[in-house]
Amino acid sequence: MATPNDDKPATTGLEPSPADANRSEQSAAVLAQEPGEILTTNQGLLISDNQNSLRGGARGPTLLEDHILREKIMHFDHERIPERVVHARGSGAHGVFEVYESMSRYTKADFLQDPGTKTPVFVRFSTVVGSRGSADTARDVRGFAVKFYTDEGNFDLVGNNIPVFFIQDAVKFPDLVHAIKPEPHHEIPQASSAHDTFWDFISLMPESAHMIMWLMSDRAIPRSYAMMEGFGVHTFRFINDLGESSFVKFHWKPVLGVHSLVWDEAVKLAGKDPDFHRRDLWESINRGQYPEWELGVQIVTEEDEGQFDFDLLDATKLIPELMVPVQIVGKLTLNRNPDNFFAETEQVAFHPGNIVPGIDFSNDPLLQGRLFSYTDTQLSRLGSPNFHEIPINCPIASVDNNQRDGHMRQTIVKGRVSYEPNSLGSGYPMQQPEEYGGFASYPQALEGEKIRVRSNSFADHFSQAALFWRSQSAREKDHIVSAFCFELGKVEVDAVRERVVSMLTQIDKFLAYRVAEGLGMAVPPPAGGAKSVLSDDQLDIDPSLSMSDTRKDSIIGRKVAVLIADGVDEASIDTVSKALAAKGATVKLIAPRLGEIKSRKHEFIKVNRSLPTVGSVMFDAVFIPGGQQSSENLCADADAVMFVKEAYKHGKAIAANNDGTLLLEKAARSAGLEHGAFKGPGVITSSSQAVDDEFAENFIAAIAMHRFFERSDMDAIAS
Ligand code: HDE
Repeated sequence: MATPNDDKPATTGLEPSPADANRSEQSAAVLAQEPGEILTTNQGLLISDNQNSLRGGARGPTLLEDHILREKIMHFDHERIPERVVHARGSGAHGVFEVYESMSRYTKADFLQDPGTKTPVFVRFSTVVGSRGSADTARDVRGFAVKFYTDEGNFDLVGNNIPVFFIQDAVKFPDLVHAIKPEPHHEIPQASSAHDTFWDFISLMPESAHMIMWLMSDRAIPRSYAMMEGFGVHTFRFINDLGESSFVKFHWKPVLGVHSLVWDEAVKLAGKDPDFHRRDLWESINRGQYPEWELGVQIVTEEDEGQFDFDLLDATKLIPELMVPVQIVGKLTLNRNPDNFFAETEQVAFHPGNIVPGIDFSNDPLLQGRLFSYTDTQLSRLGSPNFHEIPINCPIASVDNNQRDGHMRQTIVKGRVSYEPNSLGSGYPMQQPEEYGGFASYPQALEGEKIRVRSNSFADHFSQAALFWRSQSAREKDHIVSAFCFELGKVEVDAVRERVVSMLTQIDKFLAYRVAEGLGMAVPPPAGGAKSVLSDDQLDIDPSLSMSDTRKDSIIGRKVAVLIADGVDEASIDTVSKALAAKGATVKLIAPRLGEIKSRKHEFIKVNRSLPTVGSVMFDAVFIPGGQQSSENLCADADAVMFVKEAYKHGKAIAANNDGTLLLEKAARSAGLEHGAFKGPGVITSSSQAVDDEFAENFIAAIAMHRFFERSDMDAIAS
């Protein structure tokens, strides 16, 4: 809401303040005031002058008496709270979850019973390593944390976009995080795993082999939050009404398919638009293109727990989808942006321990450690044990217990009773037996000694890393090799590099050879200390581990740049833009300068962004309409040439008609390509002055393909 002070000019302090000058109008406004229209202190006092502090004379000292100034500055001084120790940079949205059909066979969780139930959710996506101000596109795991506000209390599914984790036991988490965060002596590098301490740790922790394969893949540089998968990672339990338990792994499958950036784009985006992912999320919700994921579950019965050659309790392993298919059971839709980043996205407090009847934990030692960490961390981050009272964390279920007081307590509980059992309060609030919905832990039989030991069933660190590698397409493998070469190339200590490459030999000899070659070193022998208990009964590949066969028939949420300059032919802009918009893409007209350009027919076209403020990396595709003068202008503009060259190198769909194709030739020449113009897969051209529907359809089909890695000459292009 606009306030009366929105456009107030600054004053020197010597002239009467606008408040003084307008005193009579102000009093009229006060009389007619609506909540939110008049500035007040935190005590509700109406403020008459927000421009000048209280002084002893117009040029005299500021008086300590100025309670309004002191309150304002005190609040400002304390605006920052500690950022999350991991997952500091994030972005969130509200939404709703609906189950497709009753899951009562497996779980009694109320929100999974009835397809009509709409459960409100808040989701926060994040990177792990970087600080709050770091870039969205850093190579990193993405957090995918979902808070379901169910009528039985909050259920938090605090997962990642990678289905496995670096370590098997929570006791190693502080070591992992210390190793991957900036090195403590100089706080370098920010938001990056490409440094000695991380790889030193990894090289000594063979259990991380599977996870680093994912981290070095393009999964770690998603195109958009709406185009990445989510995973609960750990094995959880479902418990049904009969008290029967089964094991469950949770999956989020993006409706738009799984798509990633390429590394060169991710690096450039970190400078051109460090907010790339959060902007994408915000804008798509504002446009009404609500991001959607389907909830999937892999269910394993108690009897089948032992049928795998890995342990379900080991978070460095996944259950291959070829072994246990993912059943799709519901849909998550994000449909509302937060009103206030701090109040909601920053203050939201997730906790894997927030579960509801029908869902329970497994004995995964990583999960068990997390159960302690999350409440503890909120205490230091949010400053009070009452963080559950912050609106974003409040359950919709009624909260009634005998917890009292503490910093910033909001609830005013009436009466004299704050203990149980009691008779003075008629016994309330009292326990609820399990049969009436009270939570009871699954009564799993336990036996054994109290020991610090890792089960032998956790010992195979390489079979699934190898399965992941074998399941990748040729281009995905190339990207993994390049990522290792980049990351290890930044490592300064030779021995660390050698240990990592030696570890890779246990995943795949050719992978190790290619990385060693890229690093200019010989392939070291497999490390003596690292256990390699390869399973005999391996799948050859699991297609679900690759992104190459993901959905490729939608352009919803795709961004398309139309490069124009004075003299452009407007007819084709209109045809293509309308066709793209009808299929859910956003179109931006990009010209050498802002303002308006004059078309071939002397009509004025408003420019959305100027070339110096954008880059091809901010778009999924580019269209160059015809118009001789426009093409000549663009061919003479280094930014425009670079734009097209880079889009081609990154495998993006490119369309051009009539004289627009001149820019394809210019860009190809500047890229040093002998054949004289960009062509081949994903490049759509037409010599017609006015393009037809078929041209637009071909362009749309090409954009939906996401990338054309089969362009044989793209790697030769420097950008
Ligand atoms: Fe977390 N993790 N984590 N983690 N984690 C936090 O909690 C921790 C782990 C995950 O958007 C912290 O509120 C330990 C696995 C997400 O607010 C902290 C261990 C997975 C988020 C913490 C793990 C995750 C966090 C930091 C090993 C994937 C962001 C701030 C035992 C299944 C949630 C906070 C958000 C955040 C501890 C391992 C996911 C310190 C001790 C495995 C998505 O409590």
